Amino acid sequence: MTERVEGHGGALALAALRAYGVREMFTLSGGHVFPLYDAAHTTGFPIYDVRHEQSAVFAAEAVAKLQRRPGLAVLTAGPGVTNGISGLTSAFFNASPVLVLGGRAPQFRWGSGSLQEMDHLPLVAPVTKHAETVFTADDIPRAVSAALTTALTPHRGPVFLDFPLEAIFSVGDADLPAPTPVAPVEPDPDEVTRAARLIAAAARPVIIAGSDVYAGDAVAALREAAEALQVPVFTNGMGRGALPPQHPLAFAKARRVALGDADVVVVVGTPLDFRLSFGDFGDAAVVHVVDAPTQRAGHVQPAASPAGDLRLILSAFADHTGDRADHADWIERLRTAEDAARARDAAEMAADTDPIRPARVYGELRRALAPDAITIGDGGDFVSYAGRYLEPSQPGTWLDPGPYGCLGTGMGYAMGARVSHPDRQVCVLMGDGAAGFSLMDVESLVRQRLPVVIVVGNNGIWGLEKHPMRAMYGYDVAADLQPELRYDKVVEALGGAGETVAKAADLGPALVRAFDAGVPYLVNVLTDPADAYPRSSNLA
Ligand SMILES: Cc1ncc(C[n+]2csc(CCOP(=O)(O)OP(=O)(O)O)c2C)c(N)n1
Ligand SMILES: [Mg+2]
Repeated sequence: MTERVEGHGGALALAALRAYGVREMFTLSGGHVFPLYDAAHTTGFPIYDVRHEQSAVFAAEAVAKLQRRPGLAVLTAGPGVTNGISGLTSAFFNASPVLVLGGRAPQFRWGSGSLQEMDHLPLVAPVTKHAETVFTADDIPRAVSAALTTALTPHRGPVFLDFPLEAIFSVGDADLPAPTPVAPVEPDPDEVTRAARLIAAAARPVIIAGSDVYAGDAVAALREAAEALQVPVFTNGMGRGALPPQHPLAFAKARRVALGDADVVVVVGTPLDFRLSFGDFGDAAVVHVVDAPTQRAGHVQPAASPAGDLRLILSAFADHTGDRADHADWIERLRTAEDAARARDAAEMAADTDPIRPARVYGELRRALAPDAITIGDGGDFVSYAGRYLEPSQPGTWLDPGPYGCLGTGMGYAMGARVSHPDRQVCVLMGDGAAGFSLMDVESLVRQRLPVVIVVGNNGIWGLEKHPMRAMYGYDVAADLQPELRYDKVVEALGGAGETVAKAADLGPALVRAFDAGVPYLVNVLTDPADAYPRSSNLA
């Protein structure tokens, strides 16, 4: 069934976007994209605007990650698009279905030197699943629909379209294609059986579940598989919270024992990258479960690597009827390690030191955060601590930058999270260095009545770089920031509120005030610059 649509290029684009469930745009103004604004404005389609294009793309990515639907950023020609490239690249690394629509200088006088005349495609092609210039208004609905289908098809990812000025400003008409449902990709049943046999027969298996498990709506299937085969589960990225922390098979802190002693490591929905020792777990056999054949690792040879719809693969694991080893002793051993680490963490999180240690900040936050709160990490060491001490109890509540590791996601992710979940707590955990990238967008949050809480771990340094540089060279450069800077005053000046906290005992009441404020509120916590996050490798 197709519907006929007509109007200017912006209206034609919006009709296709709506059909795919896109519900808002994030943008920063530029004349090249006015028709998209006109279409939105005249039909009541929400527009959220920002102070730097990267925040628009990060906001769109947060919507995509949290709601598992396309997120939309509209960027003006030239610098608008180039400012969005770190956001696009993050979405590419994170497999987030983000659509960026760019303005573009007019085609009819291409080469004459129009304002911002540049070909964006060679820049964005390497970090998108699809990038295309749409030359006529009539072609826009087709191009938008095709791009969104591509973005939503596993392995998901960002797509880019730009519209020359005359294409988006001129009037056209076209058939509006009905959204193409994404058909689940059937995995090879033999490969699935081989993987299931390996896991079931293992003496000490471990599952690590990552972002694609949440993105692929496979959380319930993961739980069924883990329970049926009795395998301990660790998580990363958007996989965090897939099993509630109190589940007998949910583990977070015994990772070193688990990965050191496992005989089969099952990695589901996340690449075998630096976060997972590049897939090298000593003598353990690796089962790598991926949502598309393109995601199979090229640098290691897993014992099995089923590719396809993660729900289908995990449900098949759950239904496996062959022989299985008993894993009770293994689970108990990990539980003992987990409990011991938990007790150590609890002591750290109660630390009553002066200056405040980051661990204490998270001890207080654990009391202040509701189970469905969205937490966002943007920073270095301060965020590593967040990963260690905060335990999301629901999937789809934890936003980290992912393997691209781009500082500056903070206010963009916060905007996308607030728009996605108007009634939940949204809390950004920020390094003071990271704050410099996006804090101006507090103005956007204030103006558009999007309250969030920002907790800055203010150690006065680029901690994750300063400590390793000192360790390597005995000195450091380019690693200092102004100590005790009043980031709360910056937020106040932008129309929000905040306070500085220097004593551990004052943290709890400050967080209560922050979550009650109803405006963007920054808790500027002066933390100990001597505190370095312990890592096995000092380079990040
Ligand atoms: C855009 C970008 N620039 C630089 C880096 C390198 N980098 C990673 S962590 C870090 C330090 C972050 O400092 P801060 O946000 O203050 O957190 P802290 O480590 O001090 O807790 C830097 C500079 C990066 N990841 N992304
Ligand atoms: Mg810092």
